[in-house]
Amino acid sequence: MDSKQLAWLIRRHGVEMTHLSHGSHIGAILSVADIMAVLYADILQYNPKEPGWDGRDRFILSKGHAGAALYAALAECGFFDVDELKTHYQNGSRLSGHVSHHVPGVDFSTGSLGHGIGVAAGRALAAKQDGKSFRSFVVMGDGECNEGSVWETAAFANHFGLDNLVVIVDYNHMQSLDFCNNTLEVDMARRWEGFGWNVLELNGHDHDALRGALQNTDNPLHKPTVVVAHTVKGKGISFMENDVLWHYRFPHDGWEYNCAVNELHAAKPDGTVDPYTPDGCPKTEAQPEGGHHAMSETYHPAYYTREVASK
Ligand SMILES: Cc1ncc(C[n+]2csc(CCOP(=O)(O)OP(=O)(O)O)c2C)c(N)n1
Ligand SMILES: [Mg+2]
Repeated sequence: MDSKQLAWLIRRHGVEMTHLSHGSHIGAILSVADIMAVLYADILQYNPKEPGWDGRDRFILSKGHAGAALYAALAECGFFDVDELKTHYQNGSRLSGHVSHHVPGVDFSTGSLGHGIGVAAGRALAAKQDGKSFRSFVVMGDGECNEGSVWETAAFANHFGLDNLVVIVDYNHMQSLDFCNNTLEVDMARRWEGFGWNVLELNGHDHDALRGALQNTDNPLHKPTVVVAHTVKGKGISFMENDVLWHYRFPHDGWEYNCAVNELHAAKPDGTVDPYTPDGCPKTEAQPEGGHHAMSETYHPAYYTREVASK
C-alpha cells in the first residue's frame, strides 16, 4: 500500500472510530494523517510480525490524543486485525483513547503532552552508546511545544549530538480550545534553530516533501533534526478544517457523518476500499443553513483562508 492510500485509510478509520465511540480528536487525527502515512509506508523500519525486533526504528506519537491515527496505521500495516479498530475507546478495549503501549507496535504510552521527546532522546542516546543504528522518531503537536520539558530535551539532544533523533512538529496553529496565537504561540523554526537543531520546514500534507526530508536526516554538524510540518487541523474534511470545534466534537449521525464520509470518498485514491461504507453515504441529509460552519462559534475564516500549508 502506498502512502496516499494509507493516509486515506487513516482518515476514514479516524472518522469511523470517533463516530462509533463518540470519542474526541478527529481534527488532530486528520491533521497528522499524512505524516503518519509517510512514516509507516516509507520511512520507519519495523516488522509487524515481530514488533519488538531490536533493529526497529523507535517511534512515539507524543500528541497521544491522536492515537486513532497511530492505531489505524499499525492495523493497516499488519500489527493487528483492522476489525479491532471498531473497539477503539470502548470499555474493555486495549485501543484506549490515548496511545497505549499494550498495543502491538507501541513502545510508550502517551497522552500527557510534553513527555515523548524526552523518552525519544533517551533512546537515541542509548542507541549511540550501544552502537545501534536505528533512528528515534517522535511526532509532537505545536501546542505541545508549550511544555517546558520539550525545551529541556531540545537542549539535551543538541548537547549530546543526537543526530539519530528526528522530531516532526504537526504545526497546525491550534490547540484544544483555541488558536495558538490566543494561547501561547511559539516561533517554531527559529526556536528550534536557537536550540541548535537541524531545521527542515515543509508542507505536512505533501508526501513527496515529507519523504524527501525524512529519508536521510544526516547532517554535517551531527545535529538532531526537527521537521516543522505546516498542517491544517481537520485536513481533508472541509467543515472540520481550522475549526476548534472539531478538537473535541465527534461526527454525529446525520449530515456530519454522511458529509464527512462523502468528502473523503470524493478524494479516494484508486485501489482503496472503504471497509465501512464502500459506496459512500446517502446524500439525503439536510445540511445546516449557512453551510457546515453555521453550527460553530469557533470557526475562524481568517485562519481558514490563510495559506498555512503553502510552504
Ligand atoms: C500535559 C497535558 N496538558 C494538557 C493536556 C490536554 N490537551 C489534550 S490535547 C491538547 C491540545 C494539544 O494541542 P497540539 O499539541 O497543538 O495538538 P493538535 O491537537 O493541535 O494536533 C491539550 C491541551 C494534555 N493532554 N496533557
Ligand atoms: Mg496543534
